[in-house]
Amino acid sequence: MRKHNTGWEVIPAPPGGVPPTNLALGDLDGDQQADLVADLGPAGLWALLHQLNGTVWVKLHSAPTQGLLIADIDGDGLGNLVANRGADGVWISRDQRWERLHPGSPKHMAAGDFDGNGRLDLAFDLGGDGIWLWMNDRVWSRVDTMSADLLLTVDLDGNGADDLLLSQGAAGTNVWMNNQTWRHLHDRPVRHAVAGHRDEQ
Ligand SMILES: [Ca+2]
Ligand SMILES: [Ca+2]
Ligand SMILES: [Ca+2]
Ligand SMILES: [Ca+2]
Repeated sequence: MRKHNTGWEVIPAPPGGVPPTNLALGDLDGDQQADLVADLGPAGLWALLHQLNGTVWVKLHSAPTQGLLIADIDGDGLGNLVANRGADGVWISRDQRWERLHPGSPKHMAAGDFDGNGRLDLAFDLGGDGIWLWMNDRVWSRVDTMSADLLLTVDLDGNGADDLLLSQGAAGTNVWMNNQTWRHLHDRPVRHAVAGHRDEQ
């Protein structure tokens, strides 16, 4: 690991001795430093946290995952871990407990503040069940009946509310703008996309 202020730091070897199958980066403990969560296969789900006695691996769960994401969805300053556990559905950690958010296994998951109210929301691509948003830690709403090959959160119009970019095969590339309207961006699907400021403002 390389840090801004201290250069390279050797981190403890992950438990289990196998490469991680899924990774997520985010601030789990609210100390303003990003923490790493890794699915270490048979060894389970672990977090690499910076603690007073150094950087340590802490075991979070034993269930295998197919996708991970960290986002502070309830706004308490601590990142919530969202884990896709395949046939067991999507689970979220909060207040030291796990809650099941959905019984399905999403193809893609993303976080963003789609209505611009300051609370992060989650987007799920549930395959044949379409694209769903979990708004402000409460309400499910379906924004499309079609699945996507790529799902990306980006504030395309810079108004402070995130937009959801979807690449949808023959339907091309579409954006759900500000949790209100669809915009057809291109007739062709995109295979890769990154979010950023083109004009460096
Ligand atoms: Ca942290
Ligand atoms: Ca939180
Ligand atoms: Ca929101
Ligand atoms: Ca926007």
